[in-house]
Amino acid sequence: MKNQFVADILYMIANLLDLKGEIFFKTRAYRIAAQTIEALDEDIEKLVNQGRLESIPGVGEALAKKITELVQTGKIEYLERLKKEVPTGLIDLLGIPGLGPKKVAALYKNLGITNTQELREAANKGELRTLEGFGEITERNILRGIQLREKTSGRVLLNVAYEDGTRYLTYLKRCKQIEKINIAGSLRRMKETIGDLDILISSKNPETVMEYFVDYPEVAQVLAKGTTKSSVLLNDNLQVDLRVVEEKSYGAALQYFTGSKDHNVTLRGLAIRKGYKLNEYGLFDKNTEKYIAGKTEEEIYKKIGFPYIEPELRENRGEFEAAKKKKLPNLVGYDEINGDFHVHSSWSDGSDSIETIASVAQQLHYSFIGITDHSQSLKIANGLTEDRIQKKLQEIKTLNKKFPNLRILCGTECDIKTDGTLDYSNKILKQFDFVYIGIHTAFKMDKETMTKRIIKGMDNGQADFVAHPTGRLIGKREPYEVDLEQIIDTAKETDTRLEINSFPDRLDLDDTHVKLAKEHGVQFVLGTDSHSINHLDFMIFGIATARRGWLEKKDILNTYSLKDIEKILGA
Ligand code: DGT
Ligand code: CA
Ligand code: CA
Repeated sequence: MKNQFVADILYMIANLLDLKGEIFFKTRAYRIAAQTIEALDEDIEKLVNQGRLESIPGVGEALAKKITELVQTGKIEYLERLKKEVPTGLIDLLGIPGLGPKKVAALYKNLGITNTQELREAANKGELRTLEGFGEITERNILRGIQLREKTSGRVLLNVAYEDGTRYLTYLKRCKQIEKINIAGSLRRMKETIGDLDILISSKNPETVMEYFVDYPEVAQVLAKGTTKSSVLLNDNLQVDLRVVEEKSYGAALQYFTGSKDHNVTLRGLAIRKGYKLNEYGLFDKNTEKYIAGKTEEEIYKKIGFPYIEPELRENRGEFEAAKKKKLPNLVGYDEINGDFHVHSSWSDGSDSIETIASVAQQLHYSFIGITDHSQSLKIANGLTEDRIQKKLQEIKTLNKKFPNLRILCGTECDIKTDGTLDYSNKILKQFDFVYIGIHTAFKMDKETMTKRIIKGMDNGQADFVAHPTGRLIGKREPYEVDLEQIIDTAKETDTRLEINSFPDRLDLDDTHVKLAKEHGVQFVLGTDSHSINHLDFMIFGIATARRGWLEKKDILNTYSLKDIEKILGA
């Protein structure tokens, strides 16, 4: 966990040095070290304690000293000094998508811009386009970047909240005074970004529980502490709200604090029509105030006339109507996935060998793993040329003998070129067990051209799956312009499956698009887009998105038996 923290600080130093206009190789050293530490399997604290920091490639004596200082004291004197030399607002500007240190430095030097407000005003007045290296497009992108950041500001990606929540729960469960405990709020609904974490507990001894809650070692600040409600801020700035309730209200409170707010408002209305009153303490008779239910969520939904509704469905997107008609989906389970279709190996830009990936896949009890390296024109990602494909196929053939209970499938993530042709000839594509196609360059096409480009790729006859169909990066890059309805129709016609990319920054397709595509009869695949074995665990976030998109087991190829998958793909 500390690794990311150390890496972030090193990136920050690099950015500040860039802002100050330092020479290139100095900042480069910090960035390379940050990247390495981010991807490191070992705990950085352990390396510090054993004095082994300099064994990390790119970390020399000076840097090792700074990292040691950071791990031991929580800060770096050098960084504190740097921060004083650069206006603080500029550091904040670096967080706007599309703005790097060079551009920020230019804005400061030429227009005296030191914060977002000034930047927005200057962009709206058309002043940015006058600067060297800027233009109308840059100006527009900067305005979009500001909007994008505002939309997600103060929220964290699902995986961050999930990991924080899991650790906090493990800690809390050691407290003997706790009877029941659950995550509630948007994390229980597995939303793609999380504003704050909500935890619910039932206990006869709330004071002790609250003491224990605020004593958690990762707490940076206690925001409020009472007997029924407390809030803390964790070291990574995520807020956590805790409520402690009596057992007879536990189900009602869990239902209430799980949300969503829209779902709750509708449910409360439905309760009233049945002569009840619903709040976080229970379900009551509207007239006599008599307690009717509240111990479990099930009994509350049942009394109001519904079956249990899974948290991922509670977004007021038709779940009540579907439940009334007995048409609620039987959601795909978190344990029903037999493998991962989207994994990069060290043959292209992944950091692990196919053998290492296969052995982790085996530990995950997968029956298959799809290795999808990049195609030849993506030179920056070390895309595979034809002769390297042959060698890779050979390696996979050999490895398959070594892993009798796992089928390693040789796939590709083939680039769709700007004219819609694919990056390999059909003759080459036929040699793969399956083919993903995807956009990796020229994101800024107009909607019609981009839609035609992707459809042409899907029409090629060799494409099995479309990777990350909209290309968005949550909080960092808007989806490219594309007519998704047309993509969905083509997917249906050509029997091409759409991916739910499970990498937490992507979750692409998103939940609402998944639901839409399913309603049009489209089928799906899940892929983590792993570039390291540490990413293979991201599968859970893809499954969550599938569940939020109302998918059942049969909608997702990854749940099929290996035999059926081989038959469908002709692999
Ligand atoms: P977040 O934290 O922004 O990612 O989203 P939530 O859904 O976790 O929202 P949060 O933490 O503000 O509140 C947790 C739940 O409590 C929310 O999902 C529903 C419930 N809740 C909060 N405020 C209200 C309210 O004014 N009315 C109703 N019906 N429910 C509320
Ligand atoms: Ca919340
Ligand atoms: Ca909350």
